[in-house]
Amino acid sequence: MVRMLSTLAAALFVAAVSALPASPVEVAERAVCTNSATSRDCWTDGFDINTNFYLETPDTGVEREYWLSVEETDCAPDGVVRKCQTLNGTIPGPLLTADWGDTLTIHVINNLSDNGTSVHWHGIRQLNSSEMDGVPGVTQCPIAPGDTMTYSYRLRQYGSTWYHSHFTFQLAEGVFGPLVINGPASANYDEDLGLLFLQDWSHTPILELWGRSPGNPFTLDNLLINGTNTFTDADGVTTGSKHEVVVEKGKTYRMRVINVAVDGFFDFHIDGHNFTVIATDLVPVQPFQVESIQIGIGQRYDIVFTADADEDNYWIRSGWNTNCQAIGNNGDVSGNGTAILRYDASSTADPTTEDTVGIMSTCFDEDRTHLVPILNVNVTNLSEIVVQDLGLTTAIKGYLTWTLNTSTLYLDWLEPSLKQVHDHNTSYFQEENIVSVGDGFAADDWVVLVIDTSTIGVNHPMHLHGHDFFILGQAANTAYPGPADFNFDNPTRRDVAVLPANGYLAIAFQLDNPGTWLVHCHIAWHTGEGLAMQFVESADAALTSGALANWDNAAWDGYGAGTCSNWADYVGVEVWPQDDSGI
Ligand SMILES: *[C@@H]1O[C@H](CO)[C@@H](O)[C@H](O)[C@H]1NC(C)=O
Ligand SMILES: *[C@@H]1O[C@H](CO)[C@@H](O)[C@H](O)[C@H]1NC(C)=O
Ligand SMILES: *[C@@H]1O[C@H](CO)[C@@H](O)[C@H](O)[C@H]1NC(C)=O
Ligand SMILES: *[C@@H]1O[C@H](CO)[C@@H](O)[C@H](O)[C@H]1NC(C)=O
Ligand SMILES: *[C@@H]1O[C@H](CO)[C@@H](O)[C@H](O)[C@H]1NC(C)=O
Ligand SMILES: *[C@@H]1O[C@H](CO)[C@@H](O)[C@H](O)[C@H]1NC(C)=O
Ligand SMILES: *[C@@H]1O[C@H](CO)[C@@H](O)[C@H](O)[C@H]1NC(C)=O
Ligand SMILES: *[C@@H]1O[C@H](CO)[C@@H](O)[C@H](O)[C@H]1NC(C)=O
Ligand SMILES: *[C@@H]1O[C@H](CO)[C@@H](O)[C@H](O)[C@H]1NC(C)=O
Ligand SMILES: *[C@@H]1O[C@H](CO)[C@@H](O)[C@H](O)[C@H]1NC(C)=O
Ligand SMILES: *[C@@H]1O[C@H](CO)[C@@H](O)[C@H](O)[C@H]1NC(C)=O
Ligand SMILES: [Cu+2]
Repeated sequence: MVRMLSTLAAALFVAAVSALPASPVEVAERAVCTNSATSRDCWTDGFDINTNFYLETPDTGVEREYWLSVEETDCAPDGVVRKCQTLNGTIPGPLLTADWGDTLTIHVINNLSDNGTSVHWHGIRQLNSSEMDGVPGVTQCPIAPGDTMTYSYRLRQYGSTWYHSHFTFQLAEGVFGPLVINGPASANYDEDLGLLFLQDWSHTPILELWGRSPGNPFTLDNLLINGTNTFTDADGVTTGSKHEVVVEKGKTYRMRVINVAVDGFFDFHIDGHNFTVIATDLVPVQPFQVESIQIGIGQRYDIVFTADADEDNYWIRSGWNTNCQAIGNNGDVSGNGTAILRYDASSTADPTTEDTVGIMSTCFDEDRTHLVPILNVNVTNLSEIVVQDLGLTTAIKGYLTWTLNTSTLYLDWLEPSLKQVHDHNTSYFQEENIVSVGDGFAADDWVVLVIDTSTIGVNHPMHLHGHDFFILGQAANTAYPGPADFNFDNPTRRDVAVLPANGYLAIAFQLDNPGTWLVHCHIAWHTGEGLAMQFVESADAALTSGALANWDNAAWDGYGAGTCSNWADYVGVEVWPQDDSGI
């Protein structure tokens, strides 16, 4: 289904759509709609793949409660031992799972000796619960060593995502894990294999590398799949083991592939098996078949494949795409990340299959004309276009920093922007990189963020908190040409999109979620180097009639748990002062 509009059509479209009402969505008429291997589009009574999940949420009345401990451990994902930071001692951390509509409550204890922490729930909309978004200096203070913070929020979306620390480089040390929200799907499958984590890996803690030379992106040592791989050292000694996925001939599987790298973009494929993509981030799409998919950091592609090849062993490949990011894994120590797909669980042989697909010769998000959301939503009523120019300089902090309109993000952990909103304090400081939007507009108005990197040849996976965004424009090697080429017609919707080298990215979101929302590049080095900004959305409306109106003074401070006061006490004895953007 091709949905690119000609310039002329787009111009007419802008004029025509501005009066359309909010799109009504039809729920399929079925006597009985029960989710099963042959009816994955169904969910529960009145809720299915066509339900407008931005407006409706199943009332399950269920609260799922979890406890997570952020800790220091030795780890050896590829056999090489180093110091890690983890959730409950494993990389990835424990699986958190719930149903669409449930309330998820997670108690996070900081069991680290000398670092703060916080946990962000990637892609979760946090409607009316901005304070649960888990970003130090934006929605909370860091959780001090020994302190606990409880996060609790309603799951209004479904699909595949992850949770991770948003405190400096902790994510890159292993503080992340899978979050699966059960719901309908746009294609049928027999079994769900869960998330498959693709990542790069350093044998030296990233925090230590950063401490040695802030602003310098170091070359990493290996690539992991689901937290494991083999490693062959300079003496030819191989340690570690590969992740294995066992399938049964004839069955169809769902796998939720995610890139959680520090620096790498990956081309993902399975020898001998094409697959069908059914979701991009937390948005179900019209199914389409591919041989390979390119995945930027933070992105997810839910795929469905059938075990219909000869009963054998096959390589699952996660190859570093050097067209996306040249610095990093240099290929000489680790090669490509691989795991093994086995039809026979008792086999121990390495696959002998060849890579007939290879790495794509370009870097780009999957073609937007393929990523067609099942739930059709048009972008209407643009109230504002926020344009930001990306720059790079060493003049601000003495080390390499990225700038948006000349300002790099550098947060004050004790002065979260949400607290400032709560206190009616709009004297934001420059390095918060805050753009206020929404005041004076209606909840069905829209804002566009354009980031222009036409003078810098680097690709950035950009993530917005608090919203699925709509990609209106995205092109490499092109300066932002203005809104005439925007596509408003059921645009690709997701929570991470690539800002292409020497080009621009234009994303829209609806002003329907008051709060403070971070926007940042998901390359860990770049996040530390301040490639980020914040939207303060609809502050006035929120304070007078919206969610913030109901908050008491304790709300932003861990709901009375005193997260900020405990952090303030800890600062007096802290070992490591802040030495990066803070996120
Ligand atoms: C857009 O704005 C118009 C005029 O202000 C309004 O009538 C309409 O309800 C708004 N919303 C949509 C979705 O068109
Ligand atoms: C979006 O706009 C297209 C026309 O450009 C129309 O066919 C479609 O029905 C609209 N979708 C909704 C949900 O209004
Ligand atoms: C994490 O570890 C704690 C003990 O430190 C345990 O109580 C909790 O159940 C674990 N959480 C999960 C999700 O497994
Ligand atoms: C903190 O971590 C230590 C070991 O790393 C463990 O023994 C202890 O149970 C943990 N405490 C909590 C509250 O999880
Ligand atoms: C966190 O702890 C690590 C050591 O584990 C240290 O390298 C780093 O600088 C610390 N960072 C902060 C901000 O506390
Ligand atoms: C990868 O590991 C996660 C977390 O341990 C697990 O939930 C998931 O099932 C694994 N994925 C696959 C495809 O084996
Ligand atoms: C996968 O798709 C490609 C392109 O359509 C095709 O050439 C190839 O034969 C397919 N492979 C399998 C195993 O079906
Ligand atoms: C990674 O895989 C690609 C595609 O098969 C191949 O061209 C490249 O040589 C591999 N890299 C290494 C270091 O093995
Ligand atoms: C950023 O700079 C651009 C180009 O100079 C300008 O058009 C835009 O208004 C600025 N954006 C903000 C949010 O200040
Ligand atoms: C308002 O915010 C600014 C910037 O963080 C801070 O310096 C100032 O103290 C705050 N004012 C009040 C009254 O809290
Ligand atoms: C969000 O909060 C506002 C104000 O309290 C309320 O009117 C609205 O219904 C809430 N939305 C949801 C989905 O709970
Ligand atoms: Cu970046």
